[in-house]
Amino acid sequence: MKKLLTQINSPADIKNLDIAELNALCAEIRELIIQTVAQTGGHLAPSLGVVEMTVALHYVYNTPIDKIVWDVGHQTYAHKIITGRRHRFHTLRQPGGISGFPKREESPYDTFNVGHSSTSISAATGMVEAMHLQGEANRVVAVIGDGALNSGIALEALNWFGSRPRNLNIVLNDNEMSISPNVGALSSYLNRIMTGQHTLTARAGIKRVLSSIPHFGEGMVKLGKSLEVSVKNIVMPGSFFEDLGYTYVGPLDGHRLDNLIKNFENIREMPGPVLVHVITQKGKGYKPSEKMPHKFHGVGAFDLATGASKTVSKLPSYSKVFGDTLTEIAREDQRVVAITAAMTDGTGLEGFAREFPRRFFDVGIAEQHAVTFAGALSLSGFRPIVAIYSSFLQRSYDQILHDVCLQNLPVVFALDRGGFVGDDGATHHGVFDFSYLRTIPNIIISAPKDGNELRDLLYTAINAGAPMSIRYPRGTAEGVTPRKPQRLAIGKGEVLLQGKDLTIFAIGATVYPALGVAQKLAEEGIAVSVINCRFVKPLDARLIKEWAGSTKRIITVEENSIVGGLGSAIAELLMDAGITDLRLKRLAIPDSFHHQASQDELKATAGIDATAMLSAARELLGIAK
Ligand SMILES: Cc1ncc(C[n+]2csc(CCOP(=O)(O)OP(=O)(O)O)c2C)c(N)n1
Repeated sequence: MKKLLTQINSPADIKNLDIAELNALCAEIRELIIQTVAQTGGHLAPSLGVVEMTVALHYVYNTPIDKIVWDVGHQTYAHKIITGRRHRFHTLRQPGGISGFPKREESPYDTFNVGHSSTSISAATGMVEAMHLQGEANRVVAVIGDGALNSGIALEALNWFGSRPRNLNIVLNDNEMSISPNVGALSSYLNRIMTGQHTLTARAGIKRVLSSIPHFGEGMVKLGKSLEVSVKNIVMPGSFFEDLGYTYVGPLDGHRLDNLIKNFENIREMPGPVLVHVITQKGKGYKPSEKMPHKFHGVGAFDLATGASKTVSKLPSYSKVFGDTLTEIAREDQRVVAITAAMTDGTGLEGFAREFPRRFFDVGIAEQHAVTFAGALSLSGFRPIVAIYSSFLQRSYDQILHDVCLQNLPVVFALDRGGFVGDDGATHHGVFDFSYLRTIPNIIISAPKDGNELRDLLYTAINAGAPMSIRYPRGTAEGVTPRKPQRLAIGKGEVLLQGKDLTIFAIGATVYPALGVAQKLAEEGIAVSVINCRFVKPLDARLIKEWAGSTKRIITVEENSIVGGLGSAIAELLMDAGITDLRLKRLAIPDSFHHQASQDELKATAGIDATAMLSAARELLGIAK
């Protein structure tokens, strides 16, 4: 059969296809997604689950004039393929290629940039109100997953808009999964709707029986109305949403195109806010991802035949070192409890969760709640470890400040994915945490240079008696030896090399490259000191003043924004101490957003890798390259 997909260059091209052709098109889209992601890596399972829904939405709605607003945006591969990016789809997540998430700069069909969860309803309401103010009558559709719906911002928008007299279509993509199985009462509620569809008929039945009773009937229907109110919550699917002001439609089978199209056509014309509940299977159409949707939520390159990952490393990931160490410490320290915001596997906590189910809390995609909850747990003597990716913790700024640091509560923030993350791009790089945490009083901010130091810092943090953050990068950890974690002195740096000509103050992932640079310069007869700062706050003021004052040429290097991180802190310290007769070069990530590329490429472009350190050193020393 002739390939249909080759003829699809925009959503207009699908509107003339019949249902059989649309189904065939969905199969071709799935094949392209699977083959491409096997090469590039990416969010396979979420995208495979919504192929029919995506085709149906573009078939019915007049995009891009009608706007589809995606949530997280990790499920938009089919959307990208049918909105003119089929030819470039092989560049998915590659440097200069198309993004793994919706991006307005990339296409007029991408209506709102996204990557973090739970923004779609809020963003969609903004578009609806703007259209209203401008006298336009086009439609806005917010697509949101059952996991994303748990989050504060999603519920805030849902609540607010339920009382607005405007049109909005919300498509709830319910696959019962966040990355792992979804948690929380809302999730159980959705599950009850799914499994209790027969109750709809029960409600209709009650009415029919009551009205058929002669004389009595009419009154009874009235009585039945109030009866209905009370039974409604038991038998009516979607009554929660109805009570919030939404017309609830569903649950619909998310893989039945004909049915989806018919329903979307009706819904598009309905007045007011409407919520359509669509049931999908995460990972549909590829056996390995159907079997293990959580493993295929986000994957690296894999073998098509078996689904096995192509990236194998002998070294453990930082996430694993963190999770294993926490489990080890928790065996002896009953105070330790762990909290994740829907990222058990990503943060390396699966072992802890298995061994200590009572001391493990997955709060769903609710980073704000995770932090305040941790603060309160600590009041009773527990030592909560909140494991959240650096970029997602941005959500919890006020909770860190107001609910933890203001009360000086002993909460440990384990910030995974600190630094560049690579192909997920700008929304996911964790390059601001030193800066955003440093302004908050009481918090101790640290980053390990390797696996052992992560173990030591974690042990130190659990016993610190104050809020403390530890940030570590995506990827593998060198230097993990079988020894007990040790307590480190808070706010003390580590002198790794002593040299009189220049000092490099490094932290975290920049420490080993700094040592490499020092060794290279040593071969040229230049003596470089390398200080592992370990802490951004409190700084080791004595050590910094001593080495900066004696070598007079200093480089600071960090995988964090140039604004407000380690370099800023050291510059401020020296300036305030009146030590100004020196030359300082701050190597840090430029003050802009950085897109997808490999972590090494990003570090090179940002000017924080060994090459950049070497040329900064040569410049300070006044020697030719
Ligand atoms: C603020 C924030 N926290 C965590 C994540 C990581 N994350 C990406 S997708 C996802 C699960 C989303 O579940 P759901 O909305 O049900 O969509 P599905 O993947 O099941 O299609 C999570 C936790 C994120 N992107 N943003």
